[in-house]
Amino acid sequence: MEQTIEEIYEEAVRDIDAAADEGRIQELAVIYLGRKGKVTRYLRNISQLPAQQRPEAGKRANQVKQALNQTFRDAEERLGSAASTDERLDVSLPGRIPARGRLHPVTQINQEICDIFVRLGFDIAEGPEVEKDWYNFEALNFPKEHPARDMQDTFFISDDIVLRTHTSPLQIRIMEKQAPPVRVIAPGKVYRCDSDLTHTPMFHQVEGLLVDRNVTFGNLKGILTTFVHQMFDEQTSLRFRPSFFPFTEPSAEVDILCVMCRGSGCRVCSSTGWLEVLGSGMVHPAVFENVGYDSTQYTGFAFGMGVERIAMLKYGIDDIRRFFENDYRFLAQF
Ligand code: 2NM
Repeated sequence: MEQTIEEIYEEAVRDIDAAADEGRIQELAVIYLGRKGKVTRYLRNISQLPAQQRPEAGKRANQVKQALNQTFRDAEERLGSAASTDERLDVSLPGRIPARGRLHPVTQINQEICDIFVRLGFDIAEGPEVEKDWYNFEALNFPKEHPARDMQDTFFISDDIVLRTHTSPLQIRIMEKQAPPVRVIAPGKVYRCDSDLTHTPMFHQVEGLLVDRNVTFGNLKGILTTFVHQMFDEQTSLRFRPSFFPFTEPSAEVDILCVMCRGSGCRVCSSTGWLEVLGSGMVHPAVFENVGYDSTQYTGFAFGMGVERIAMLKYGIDDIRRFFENDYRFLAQF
């Protein structure tokens, strides 16, 4: 025999290491392990060795054959996965499932709020986002020098035209057109020149209005208590805290017991134990006079809330800007 099995083995390992692609590996497999390959021929020639050398030589040659088989497999994997991944397409793999669209969390909460009031008998109305001063301020009993009219809060289109700062102008439009009884909510975008952790220049509001004979503050409390219990939890504690709005008298803000600390005081509720969820009140007689309603015959209550604010309280979100960044990882949680 011209080459020992150890020489064949060393030469084969050197050749495999130097191989540049899968084709070369296949060639080498033929050269060493093929029908007329070096290892195969060596094994066939063992019968010509002296009898006492044959068992040892046969055992060693078979070890080399096994070792080379493994070396070829490793080399194939190394070169195959680096060079031609497209040939390794696994047609039995399941297809990629396309991401499904979903409603934005603000849209979801807006719908939840509207659904609750629709079940309580309210109609839904929508109106313009660019408004006349009359509808946004004057008819709502805002005095000319009121701070909310200031450049700081209001986006002015012109002297007389503004981006609405609340959806109440729509309530005025409805009362101008329609005689009592009125039972309507106005969802939509509103604009205020303000931006921080809890304010964005555009946000969403739902405002409600109910006008009829003999409507009382008790009716307001009943409707808004039902709303809070349906929106948050049937067990939620709430309070009506005296407040001020130009368009309502008396006015009250509705607080819920802090969802974080349950009333003991924490950072979220500024140590008050309460979180403000909405504003409300009995419609001011001056507003009724402005739309031609007889304020001796009719009374009514109104309320307004920020949709983002409700969503933040419900989901424990501390920065309103998350809603408008469109980070899919944030949005996909709702
Ligand atoms: C609020 C709070 C209190 C309100 C008043 C009216 C209208 F048109 F009837 F005068 N609409 N909405 C109102 C009342 C809104 O938001 C915090």
